[in-house]
Amino acid sequence: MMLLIAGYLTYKKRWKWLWKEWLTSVDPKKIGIMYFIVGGFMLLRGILDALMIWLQQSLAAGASHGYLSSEHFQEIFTAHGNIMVFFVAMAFIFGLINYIVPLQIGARDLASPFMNTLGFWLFVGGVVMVNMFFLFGGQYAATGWLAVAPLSGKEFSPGVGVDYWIWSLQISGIGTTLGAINFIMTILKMRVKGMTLWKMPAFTWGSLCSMLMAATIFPILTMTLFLVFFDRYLGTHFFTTTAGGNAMLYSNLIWMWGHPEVYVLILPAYAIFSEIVAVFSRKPVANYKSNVFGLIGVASLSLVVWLHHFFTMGSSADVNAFFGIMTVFVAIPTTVLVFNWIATMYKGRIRLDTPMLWFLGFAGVFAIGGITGVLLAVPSIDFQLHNSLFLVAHFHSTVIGGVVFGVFAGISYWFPKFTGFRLNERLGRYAFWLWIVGYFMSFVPMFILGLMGASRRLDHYDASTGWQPFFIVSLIGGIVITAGVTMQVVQIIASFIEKKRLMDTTGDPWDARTLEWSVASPAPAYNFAALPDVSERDGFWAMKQTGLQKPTYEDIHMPKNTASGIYLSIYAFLTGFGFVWDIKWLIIVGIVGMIYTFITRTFDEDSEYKIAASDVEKSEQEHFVKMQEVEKSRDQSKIGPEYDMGLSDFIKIVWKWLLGLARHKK
Ligand code: HEM
Ligand SMILES: [Cu+2]
Repeated sequence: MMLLIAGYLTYKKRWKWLWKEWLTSVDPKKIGIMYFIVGGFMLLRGILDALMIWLQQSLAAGASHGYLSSEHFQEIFTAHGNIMVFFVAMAFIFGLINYIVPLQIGARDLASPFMNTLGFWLFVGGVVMVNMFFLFGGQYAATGWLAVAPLSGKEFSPGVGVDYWIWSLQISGIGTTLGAINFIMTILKMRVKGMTLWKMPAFTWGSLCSMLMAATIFPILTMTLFLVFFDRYLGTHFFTTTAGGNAMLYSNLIWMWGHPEVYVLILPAYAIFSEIVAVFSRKPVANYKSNVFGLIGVASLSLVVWLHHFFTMGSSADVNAFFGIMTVFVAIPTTVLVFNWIATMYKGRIRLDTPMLWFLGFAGVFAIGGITGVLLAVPSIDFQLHNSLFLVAHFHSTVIGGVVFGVFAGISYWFPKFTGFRLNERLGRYAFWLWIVGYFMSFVPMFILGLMGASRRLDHYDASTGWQPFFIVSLIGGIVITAGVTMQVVQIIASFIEKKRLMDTTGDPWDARTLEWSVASPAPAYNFAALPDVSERDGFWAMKQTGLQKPTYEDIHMPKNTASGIYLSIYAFLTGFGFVWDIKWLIIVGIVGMIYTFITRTFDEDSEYKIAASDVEKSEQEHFVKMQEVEKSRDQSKIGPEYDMGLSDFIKIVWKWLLGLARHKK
């Protein structure tokens, strides 16, 4: 796949364009789209891992030992967890925040555009590191996604697997911290005049809460990873109990980061739903302030519940009770949000386009995740279900129902803003139903398996347990989910084919309420030709009521592209790689390179360029004319979603194209 893309770029002589316009870009919109592309590929990889896990589990009962060695099996589930959390979920959330937040707050760029590209490229460095084992063979951590101590120590994991794990998370995690600080500064300092905190759109609030949490907890991860690294590389004993260290310390540190991390992911998703429910019910967000307090409540409480991940590790009953009760409390602000979504829909004129479908899917699946979560929060129940497949099914219900469906809802909602045309609705519906059916088929059996006593991470079990049929149903469910993802790929390709018919000529295809819809689709590089005047909460809605005014154009200053972020990330990667294989000179090259790039970038004064007012006016005018031409030339009676191509049309088109290609060759 990668080779094909590289070949195409060479053939079309597009490498320079790619480098200049995309890779070195500091435009958060382009960076957002690059996050989606990397996250999309990693989603395919993560699901492939999941299928491999299930295939093994479906085969390996009794005398059969399946097709994987237990070492390889362990590497796969570890990689699956790491990839899904760090390189899929985080990628999509950061992608959405990058594209949408600046537009929602009426800003033209970020507080520090450079920090943003650096954050993105460090994330890519982590992606490359985690894929080394996949692309080139060798080892990956066989420890589970959080590399529990003392298992992750040199004694029990002597190879390079855990080192890859350390440096992959270390490099991308530092990128996340930088990104989070940048977005906090941007939201607090770069809002357009008139947009007070209480007038910020829901998604911006969700992103602010999420980024505040990320900036709080990722430094904990960074330090924890350094401690594991010291234990392995320098022979210290922070986490080896027999030498004066404490393995319990590791569990505390890693979960102090790990639990809030899932809320870093879920808060923006909640906020996406608030936006979508409002727009698709044609009403403002109900009880806006309590909605914001709900987000803040979830964010704050989730910082003090981490110990529920190791109730069984021997803390006193009082400690367990405290953390159990705090965990149950998280349900309270969450319920506030749920009631607000219901109140928003109440008496609204609801439209069931795909973004809204994903919301309804979320409501069903996340409810299962939430209820089983409250169950697991009771320490006495957790003693029964700890590390069982019941737990695995619980957290997948929350991350799939909440984060994955939230991201899908957000992408289908904002897709016209990203590309200029909407997604094919019909194929989107198929994908939605495949995901829903696939989820139930794969995770209901897992809940049952957990209750039957199956623990997680099993590469083999006894035939007399009677588990095998459930594992097989689960695997089939996984295949259905894979069909859902394939359908989404088809949906995107089909939408590109029908681009013109699906074109969003107005910039506001859903009759929406917030500022990102007040500019053209896709948004121009400078976001706003003239900065909007915000006096009310749903800024764009208010403008539409009073009538849009003719803008007065002015010169716009924009940040220049830079490759420093890429270079810094390459040096960081080399440093990490040097530590993995203990190559001293490479470590030195990496560190010196980083310092050098950092200094040259700091003294680079030439980092802005100007777009003249007349050019802004010209480009706005050109866009307007182009859109009018599109309107004139397409069949107005056939643009509704009921005319979107179905699967058979798609297959016909692809078939014809292939035939044409074959004939051309002859
Ligand atoms: C998209 C469909 C997905 C499928 C089919 C799937 C399937 C699986 C399976 C079969 C396991 C191994 C269960 C076992 O221990 O025996 C697993 C583990 C796990 N999954 Fe997923 N998963 C999916 C999505 C996700 C997502 C979106 C996330 C996070 C955002 C995630 C995070 C994890 C984690 C953290 C583990 C535990 C790894 C470990 O034991 O160390 N998964 N998944
Ligand atoms: Cu937790």
